[in-house]
Amino acid sequence: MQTEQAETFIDPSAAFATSISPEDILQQLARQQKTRKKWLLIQPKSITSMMVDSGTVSMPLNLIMVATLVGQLFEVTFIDERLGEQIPEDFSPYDVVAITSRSLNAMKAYGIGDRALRQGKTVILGGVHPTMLHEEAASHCTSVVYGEIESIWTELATDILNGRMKPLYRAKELKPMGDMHRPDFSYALASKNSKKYSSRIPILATKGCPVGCNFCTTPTIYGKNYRYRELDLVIEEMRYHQERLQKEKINLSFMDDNISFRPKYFMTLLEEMSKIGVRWNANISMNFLDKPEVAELAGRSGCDLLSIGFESLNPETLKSVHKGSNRLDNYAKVVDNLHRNGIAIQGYFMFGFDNDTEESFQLTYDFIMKNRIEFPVFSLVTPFPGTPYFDEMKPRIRHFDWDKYDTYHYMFEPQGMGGETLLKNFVKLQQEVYKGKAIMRRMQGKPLNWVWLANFMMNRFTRKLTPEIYL
Ligand code: B12
Ligand code: SF4
Repeated sequence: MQTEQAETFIDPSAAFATSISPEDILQQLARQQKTRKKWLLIQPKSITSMMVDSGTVSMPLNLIMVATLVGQLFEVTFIDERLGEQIPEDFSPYDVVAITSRSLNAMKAYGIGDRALRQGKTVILGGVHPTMLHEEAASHCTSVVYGEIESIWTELATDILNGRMKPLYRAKELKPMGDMHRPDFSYALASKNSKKYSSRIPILATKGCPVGCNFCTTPTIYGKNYRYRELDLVIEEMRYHQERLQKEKINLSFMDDNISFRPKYFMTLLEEMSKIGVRWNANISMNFLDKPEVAELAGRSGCDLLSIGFESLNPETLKSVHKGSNRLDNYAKVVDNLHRNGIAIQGYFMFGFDNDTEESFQLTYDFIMKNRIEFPVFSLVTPFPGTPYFDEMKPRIRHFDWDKYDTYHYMFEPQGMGGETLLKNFVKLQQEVYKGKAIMRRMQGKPLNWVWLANFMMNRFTRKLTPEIYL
């Protein structure tokens, strides 16, 4: 049966035939409604016992970007459970409950979704995990959003306004980043617990990474696509934060998958940043950090920390994960270049690959100590759903309990050693690297800042580790 409301449906895509923008048509449609629909946006906390979801946490740029769009047409309530905020049992004040999820908090997100569905709400799930497993996620919500919200927003918002939802929203093509709105941080900062957020402001200059490591979800979601925002938009956003906080030396944290993939763009961005006096850190791949001029410019532009996925010191392993950007003979040179320019290194190392042996742990220890890596981070290889690695390893994976997909759980038995040996050495390595003496060897003479503090926290944390924690 056609309802009266159905006759007034508006299709903003028709705007392309007129001079009115789809956004204006959406605004008109929203104004025609008696009341503004109320959205509850939720960042769930996982149950991981590791430090990724407790203490100081980073501002969730993904949900903030969702709130920025939603807030233009609807009322928004923003809950970040990691700050200690309660997710309500009763969703009656809201029309739409929208939840972001990665694998490690997927079960939590699904539980919230189920509860909201039982209360008759429109439930939307988005984020990496629902994107990768949208058929699984569909049974816990009304609609799944595949990938970024910006590229599908006009269709999604229209359907919300018209009250007719589809099970899956997936954009046919990705929007240019320049069309995306500047994230509105007020939604996150309104929380009375917002002091628990890291003072580093998340920012995005590029999206995607065509390197194609087989354990990473980015190539699956964005393919070979690499997009970037116009430089003046990125710099303008930095200036906006400088004005908002009334200081020049703000701390920015790039959320980009691989910020240096287009060297020319990256170098120009750094040149521009060096003129405005900010500090920054980022995830970066090693591909051209072996060039001393890149590290010099990074230091000059205010970089104080770079997070680098060294992953492994075994060339066979690097080959097996298609990490073509990592060349073992460049590792020490890259570290040296960065250190010469006052840039500390958060080095990521993974264990549990088929080629790993007991010797791999010793090699990694020697590399970290010799090169004085400031902040080594260790994880266990985790095949994430949606990646080629997951498909390859599926028959060997011990469990599909998403709560344990936090990169700190034992996923499969590597061919080169038994699980017991893997976990025993994994614990030992962390304890050795974060022993008081080892911290001094790695950190002596370095600036007294939060990296020291992180080391002392890791010292306390690693002392309590046992192999059983990782099962
Ligand atoms: C930057 C980053 C981090 C940062 C910051 C995380 C943060 N607080 O946001 C740090 C370093 C802290 C981090 C930590 C971890 N990370 Co991380 N991280 C990333 C990275 C590179 C970018 C994420 C990002 O912010 N992108 C920018 C935002 C704007 O884009 P977005 O997240 O895609 O969000 C858009 C869409 O997804 C969608 N969307 C998202 N949520 C919702 C919700 C709704 C309702 C809707 C409609 C749409 C929607 O719209 C958003 C806006 O465009 C991703 C790779 C990736 N591309 O996803 C890995 C990634 C998310 N990380 C990953 C992992 C494994 C981790 C850790 C477990 C690693 C570890 N062992 O410490 C921890 C877990 C932390 C946690 N509590 O979640 C995995 C997750 C895989 C999975 N299936 O869960 C990814 C995908 C990398 C990979 N291996 O493939 N990470
Ligand atoms: S270089 Fe990093 S972002 Fe790119 S595919 Fe590999 S792991 Fe993913």
